[in-house]
Amino acid sequence: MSKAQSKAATSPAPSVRDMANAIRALAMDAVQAANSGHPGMPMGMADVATVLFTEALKFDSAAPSWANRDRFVLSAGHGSMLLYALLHLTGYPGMTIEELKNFRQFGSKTAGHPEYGHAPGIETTTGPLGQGIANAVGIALSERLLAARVGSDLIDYHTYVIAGDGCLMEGISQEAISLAGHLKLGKLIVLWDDNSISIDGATSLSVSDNELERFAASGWNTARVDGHDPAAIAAAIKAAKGDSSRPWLIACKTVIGYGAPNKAGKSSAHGEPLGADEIKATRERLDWPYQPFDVPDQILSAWRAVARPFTVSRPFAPVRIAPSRSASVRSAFVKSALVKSARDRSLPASIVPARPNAPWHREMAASNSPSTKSSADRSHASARRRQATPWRLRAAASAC
Ligand SMILES: Cc1ncc(C[n+]2csc(CCOP(=O)(O)OP(=O)(O)O)c2C)c(N)n1
Ligand SMILES: [Mg+2]
Repeated sequence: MSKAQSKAATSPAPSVRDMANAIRALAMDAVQAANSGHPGMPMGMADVATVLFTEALKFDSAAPSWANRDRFVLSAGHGSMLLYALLHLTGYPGMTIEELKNFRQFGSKTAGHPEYGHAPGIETTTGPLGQGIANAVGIALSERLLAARVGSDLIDYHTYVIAGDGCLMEGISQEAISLAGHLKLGKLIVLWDDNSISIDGATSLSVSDNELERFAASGWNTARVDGHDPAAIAAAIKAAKGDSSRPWLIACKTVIGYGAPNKAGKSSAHGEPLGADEIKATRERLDWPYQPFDVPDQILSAWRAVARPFTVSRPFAPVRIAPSRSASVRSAFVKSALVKSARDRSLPASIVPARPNAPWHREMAASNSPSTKSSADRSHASARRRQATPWRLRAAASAC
């Protein structure tokens, strides 16, 4: 029996560290196969991203365009393999292992930096440092505006950002941070990859800002956390979600290239393949005896379980609704969101409109039922139960 087989056979249920190591391995393998890319950031932020996706993010990979999903923006777009690994592991449509093997190849979904529209789950194009933070401020502002129009029972999402040192160095970040603080966009949470390393060496070569004080001066809440301590990361995110009075910066102290014995903590992990010898040594250091691009079934299953339909997988706290100012705006939103989801064949079974005679609903039910098990019959039953609130969506009446 090989080492990989015996480890797979004897391992208990996967830990956060096992799940994060899947990201690390996919990132270093993909960059190695492409002979270009940035392994260090995904390896450093793998623990933070794993906690975020497994414990906080409200999403359903089977319904990537669900209007009330939490948004995840990878501002540090050079670490694109972090996003692609997450989308693959959580089962987003089209993000196959082949796409990861084709990282950075012409025509693949896995461009060097994430491109909006290349694959479901890529919320916005990133790469120019700082731009993702600015886009995320816009996304968070959209949430507030839309919720005010259609009601916070339908729209009540958080926007999470992973940003690097370089994002915070860019001038655009200050304009965006200033606006977010001014508007008190409390559902915006930035996780800063505080690894003290950038492209050419230590960040101390070029910057000595106190970032926590800078954000605090712009009206943000701030926290510091060990970015390799899952419990601490989870607690910090939970605290941030529990206080929506201001936006949040969580400085996550990490080691770039975590797990690589000779390159961790160095700028040599930033933007080039680790190399065959270092990858072999990293596999040993991380106790990851599997072949390149091989994620054992047990770990892949644990990841796929994270992406269960949001209605059953998340302990949502019920939210009581401010009545919409305009019933017609609300109705139009519900209609367009549902029809879009139906056309994508991505409507979760749990979202059942309670107005079965509307033509758009018939279209939705007809095109959607095989993949989601939603049906006109269930919707009729739902309508009978909920006549007093005809536009209500069961699933959306709750929030994380
Ligand atoms: C506006 C802009 N300038 C320059 C670059 C080139 N660039 C890509 S990554 C990087 C360094 C980023 O450092 P950091 O955010 O600390 O990333 P880490 O080394 O920690 O992965 C630079 C300068 C860019 N992508 N965007
Ligand atoms: Mg850095």
